[in-house]
Amino acid sequence: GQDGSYLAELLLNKGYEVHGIIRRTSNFPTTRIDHIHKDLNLYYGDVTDSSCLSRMIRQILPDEIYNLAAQSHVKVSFQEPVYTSNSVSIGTLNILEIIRDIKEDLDKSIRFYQASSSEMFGKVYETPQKETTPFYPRSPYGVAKLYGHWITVNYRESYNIFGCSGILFNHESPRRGETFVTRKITRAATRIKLGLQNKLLLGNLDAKRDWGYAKDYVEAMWMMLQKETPEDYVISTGETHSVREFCELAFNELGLNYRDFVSIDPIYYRPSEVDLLLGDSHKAKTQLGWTPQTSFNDLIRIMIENDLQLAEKEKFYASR
Ligand code: G4F
Repeated sequence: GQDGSYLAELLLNKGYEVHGIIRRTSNFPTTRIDHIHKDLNLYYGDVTDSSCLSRMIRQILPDEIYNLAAQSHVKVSFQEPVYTSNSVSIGTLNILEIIRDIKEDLDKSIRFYQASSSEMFGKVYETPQKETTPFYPRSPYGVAKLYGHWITVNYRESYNIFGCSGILFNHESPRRGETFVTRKITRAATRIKLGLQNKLLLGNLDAKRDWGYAKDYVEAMWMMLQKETPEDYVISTGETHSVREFCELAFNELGLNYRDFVSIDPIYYRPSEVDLLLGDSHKAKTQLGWTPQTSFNDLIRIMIENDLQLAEKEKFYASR
């Protein structure tokens, strides 16, 4: 996924030997890593398949494991709750169990990063949200992430495993999947600009999110695993914006008014919504020295620039 590709680049730049798991699909799901493909060791696997996972991890004996595996789409989790729970919750447990066994059998410690999520704050108890804010998940995905979070804490406390959870707020980029709202907007706005599409259907425009740049966020994942003691950290920008605002800025960037093109389709509403997320990453700033480098406006610009090029290519091929 998006984060795996940025993290792989970061680790390769630091001189790591990088091993990654990809799921088998009927087409090639590797476009995000094609440019570094030759430098990676890739395996077909799945976190829900514990025997395959165990064989692989015992063979590699890595120093660090980053668990970014998930059915990560919140709306889809209402339609596929069991698969979401298996990949997000049991997948995490499967990895932790292998780390626990390897520690006992071979006296080898493996540092573990768990991709926790701001979705766990859900119907928020306080604003901004920080490490001590109580959780109130609002989707099968959020509930499953909560299990992954607490089982990581539990294995840290029970078996002295070096496990950290990064509670990451929304993070986007040109590599973001096209069904997440930011990328859906930048893809549509640029295609509309070039006459390839004439409208964009969205759900709740009033939802507010703390959106950062994925490339900045993978840096924080790595930093957590370099600390002397494992802890959990909120990673966020400290700014919140509505989906409507994102639309406005993205279309403005192209000289367009979103009101002329965006319509509401209730099909995109969720059975229960997370209305507002805003993170306080003071702990990450003071203890890890991590700060976000990319502003909201710059993030939108980066995504629009990338998607405009994609739309131009699309138009070129369509005209041949
Ligand atoms: O882009 P979204 O689908 O992201 P969401 O649900 O906040 O989840 C993302 O961030 C989490 C971190 O908090 C991750 F854990 C998770 O894996 C994922 O990466 O939706 C953002 C907001 C929602 O409130 C949604 O209702 O946008 C609203 N929205 C409005 N119209 C839409 C749409 N979302 C999508 N995907 N598609 C729409 O048409």
